[in-house]
Amino acid sequence: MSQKSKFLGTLIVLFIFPSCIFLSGCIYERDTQETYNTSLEATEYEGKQLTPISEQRNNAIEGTQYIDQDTYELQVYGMVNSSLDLSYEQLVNYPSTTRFTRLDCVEGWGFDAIWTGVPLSLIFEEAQVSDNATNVIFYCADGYSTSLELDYIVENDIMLAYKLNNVTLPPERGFPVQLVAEGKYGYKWAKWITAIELTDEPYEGYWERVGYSNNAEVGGPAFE
Ligand SMILES: Nc1nc2c(c(=O)[nH]1)N[C@H]1C(S)=C(S)[C@@H](COP(=O)(O)O)O[C@H]1N2
Ligand SMILES: [Mo]
Repeated sequence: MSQKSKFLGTLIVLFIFPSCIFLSGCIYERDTQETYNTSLEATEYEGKQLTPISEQRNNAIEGTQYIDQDTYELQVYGMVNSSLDLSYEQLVNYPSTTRFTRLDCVEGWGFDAIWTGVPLSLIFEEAQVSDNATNVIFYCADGYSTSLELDYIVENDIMLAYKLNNVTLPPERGFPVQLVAEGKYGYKWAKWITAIELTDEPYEGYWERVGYSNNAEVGGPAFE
């Protein structure tokens, strides 16, 4: 073995190899971080079995977003009389609702869970949404966006959830809030929401822009 290849070998064994393990260790640790207490997690609700959070799949265009609870703000603006900047504390202090709902991703997988959160209609009342508003756009920390019709949200009492199976949403599941878009495909269930805009025009979000149905009704066509 030449001096040069001995040197390279030593370099790999002593430095590059351990640092790869070290770096992957960090990444591994961050992705599997236990951010919720599994012993507090609900396993059934009104006789229905729930999918444990550890068995629920995640889907996100840019991976997990880590949002600081202390500096988080949810903006509500657009066709409203009074724009809002809600802190995490304000959000969890609204009267809450809890519901069993299934999330169905358009790719064919899904899971059953109970969700606890604030009904959007309460936030809309406070913001005094204009009578002319028809659509609601959700903007997220990862650049993702999607929209829903205002009537659908009001008629189905759609909530912004901050708890899943009775525990605070872990970062990978959308902390601080995930939209529980009952009856709509998973791509309407926006996570890490930072802003909500009221408008009088239809809006195409991240997946809708590439052809996924803007109606997104579960059981209906995936593409339009
Ligand atoms: N911000 C954000 N929200 C998102 C997504 C995303 O990429 N970014 N993916 C959507 C898709 S395609 C699905 S199926 C659901 C998955 O939700 P889950 O992670 O709670 O399983 O999140 C939706 N919400
Ligand atoms: Mo999805």
